[in-house]
Amino acid sequence: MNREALKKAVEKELTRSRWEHTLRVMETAAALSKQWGADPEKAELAALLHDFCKFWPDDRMRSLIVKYRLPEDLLEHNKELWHAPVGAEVVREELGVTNEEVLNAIRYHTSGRPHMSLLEKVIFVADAIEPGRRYPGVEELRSLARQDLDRAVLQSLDNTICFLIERGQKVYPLTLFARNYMVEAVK
Ligand code: DGI
Ligand code: FE
Ligand code: FE
Ligand code: FE
Repeated sequence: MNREALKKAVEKELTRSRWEHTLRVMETAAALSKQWGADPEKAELAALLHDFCKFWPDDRMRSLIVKYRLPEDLLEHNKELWHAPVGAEVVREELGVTNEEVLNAIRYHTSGRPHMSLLEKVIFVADAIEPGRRYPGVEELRSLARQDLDRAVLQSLDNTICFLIERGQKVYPLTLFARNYMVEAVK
């Protein structure tokens, strides 16, 4: 599928506001790639596809977690996590995207993971700072992303973990491992 066909396929899956979010993540990911030396083509493609399954029904995603033998611990954690690993499998199967770096950037864009690649970090941070995002700390994160990408990844993980704890929610272990890894990485 060419880029225009992919864009149409993604737009069809999303609400208007989520599609606009996706376009802003693409622009932000392209800018971060230029600054930090990631491949801008791969970054734009991963950004375009990152929320492909965002609005799929829980039952459908639950079945796909089992079908594709994705980590079953996902089922015991927040459903918000599911669209990322499920999305990576679905864009491979349905849209024919085969690049593993791109698929990993989609797969880990919500949870993060230890040893994230540069491309994964770019997508993770672009999603958190695209210009439509409004939440406490987003301005600090935007300026951090221009100074130090690794510190921005850590800060975003800290923000999310604190947010979840304040709401009495579980934190997915991979997010904690990602955070602990980045604490060492920025030393
Ligand atoms: O899909 P988006 O809204 O663009 O952004 P996302 O995929 O990064 O995040 C979806 C939400 O998932 C995020 O606001 C926080 C929530 N969430 C729930 N449990 C966890 C979690 N995020 C992480 N990183 N780890 C969790 O355990
Ligand atoms: Fe997402
Ligand atoms: Fe995110
Ligand atoms: Fe997103």
